[in-house]
Amino acid sequence: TAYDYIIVGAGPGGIIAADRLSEAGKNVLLLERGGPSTWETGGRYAPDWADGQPLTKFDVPGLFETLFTDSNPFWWCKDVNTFAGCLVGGGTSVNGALYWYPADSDFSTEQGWPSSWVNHAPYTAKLIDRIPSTDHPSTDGLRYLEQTENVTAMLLGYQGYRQVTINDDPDSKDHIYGYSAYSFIGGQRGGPVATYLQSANTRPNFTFKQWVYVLNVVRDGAQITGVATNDTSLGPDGVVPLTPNGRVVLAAGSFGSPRVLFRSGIGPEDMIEVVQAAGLELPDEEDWIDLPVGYNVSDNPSINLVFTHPSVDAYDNWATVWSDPREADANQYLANRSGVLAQASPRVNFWRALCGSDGNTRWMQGTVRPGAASVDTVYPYNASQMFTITAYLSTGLTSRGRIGIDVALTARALVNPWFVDEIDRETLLQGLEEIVSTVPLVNGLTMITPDNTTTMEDYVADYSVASLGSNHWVGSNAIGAVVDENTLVFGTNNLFIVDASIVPALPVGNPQGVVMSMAEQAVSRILALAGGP
Ligand code: 6FA
Ligand code: ABL
Repeated sequence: TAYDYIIVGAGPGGIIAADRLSEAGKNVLLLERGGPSTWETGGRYAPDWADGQPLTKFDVPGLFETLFTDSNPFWWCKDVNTFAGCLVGGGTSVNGALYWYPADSDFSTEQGWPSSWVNHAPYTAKLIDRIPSTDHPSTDGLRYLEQTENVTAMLLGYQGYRQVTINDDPDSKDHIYGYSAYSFIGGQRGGPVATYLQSANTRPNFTFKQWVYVLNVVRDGAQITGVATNDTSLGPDGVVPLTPNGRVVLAAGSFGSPRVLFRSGIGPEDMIEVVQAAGLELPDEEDWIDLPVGYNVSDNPSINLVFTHPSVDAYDNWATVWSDPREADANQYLANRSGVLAQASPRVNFWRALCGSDGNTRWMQGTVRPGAASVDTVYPYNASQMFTITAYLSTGLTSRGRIGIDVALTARALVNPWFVDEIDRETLLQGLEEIVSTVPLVNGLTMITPDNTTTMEDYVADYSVASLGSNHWVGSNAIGAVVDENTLVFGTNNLFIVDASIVPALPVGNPQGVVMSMAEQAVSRILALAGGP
């Protein structure tokens, strides 16, 4: 069968595109390489304590931290050498679900957006209509495990921060803190899978296939005629054709979409040559399209600080929630999706603007959660009172890296994007020093990592590169460089990209809100663009 639109990847970009294109009456095929995630999508991977209820690991917010400690983490893409979700929902099925309505600065020309994109408000409004945020995801409206919020409020209060409801004023991101806001709905994972994918699923002109890996687009010069997949039941040699004016939308993510492009003869020559050396089929060399695919990549550098405070309940660092949860909490969650387990680990977020030595403003975000992933300290400490502040450098950071593929076709950072510019490192260090400057004023508060044998400067300088990243990769197919303002890949007639890879620079908060608003705007442009089906 031929389709008007073939969408590659069922992450937030692909799902939103699929819903809006099918809503407009187009014949849409959505292809996802992975399998089910939440119960609603057919997922069944659940803890014993949730037996008999329509719940999985991906549904229950309180199981979020166990995604990183499970011995059989089938949800991570095996051919991407960092955390990337390869299942229905992509990153939104495995993420912490922190959800920030975009700030105007997130879509500014300073960030690299074409001027026609800056009015994001109507698209953000469409998004919020489908996925409202909540800073109290427990269905009883109460907040649980709040001790870290109280301690953070004291710590930051001394530094002139004020408390706000963060998504009430997305543009206010300096010296503010507030309760973490999420894309959870009804005490369960919400996001695009629970919303947009469900409405798409009701339409006869929408087809969704899981477990289909798209290898490359099939093209005749600038004209895309279909996609090649690993599933021969879909067509001869696994090729799915487009209708005559049909279009392909890549939504395979910041690592996945560049790889599909390289395998389609689109990108820098050195990457296409890797595909060639692997003996894979490619268009003739005169049809290769030279674009800076993979360049201009950013991800927030982040540093963890670990503290203890006698009031804090570290919640066993979330180590028991899968196999041996606190009984009252499990029962409460099962009864009506309320309590501690209705929320992922973060409790508080804060922001501050910092001035770098080059005169540029760089923002810093903090995320506070009970527990800690690792501790390195000379102090004796009480692990049941630990909590972590993760400090991210965000909008304004100047470092850029590069994404590509290696000989095994594994997608990876060829150049790491963190602290390429020393001023980024200096500025985050300045922010960290400020965060801890008022620790002595808070009774009972101790920073255990770094301890008093390590200066903050050395701590940052020696921080493991493997731990610096934040899973917020953007920019590998930046708008203006790889795609035009309609998200059309330069040099092609009908190939579009709608995922985090086109976002030119890091937003001020965790990116899923910006990615989804972007998808709403992108799909409305694609529908408006002449020449389509
Ligand atoms: N963002 C937030 O805003 N808040 C968070 O709390 C947050 N946490 C995390 C987090 O904890 C983790 C572990 C990760 C990995 C990401 C987090 N993010 C968070 C980032 C956020 O989830 C991502 O920015 C967002 O999901 C990016 O959306 P995209 O649409 O750009 O791409 P995805 O990677 O989500 O989806 C791509 C899909 O394509 C996947 O389902 C994949 O399986 C599929 N795919 C890839 N290659 C394919 C191929 N060749 N054929 C078919 N399907 C393919
Ligand atoms: C995000 O936006 C980040 O991408 C995640 O890395 C982060 O989760 C979530 N949000 C929640 O803040 C952290 C976990 O809390 C850690 O336990 C884990 O070690 C880390 O991700 C791995 O990158």
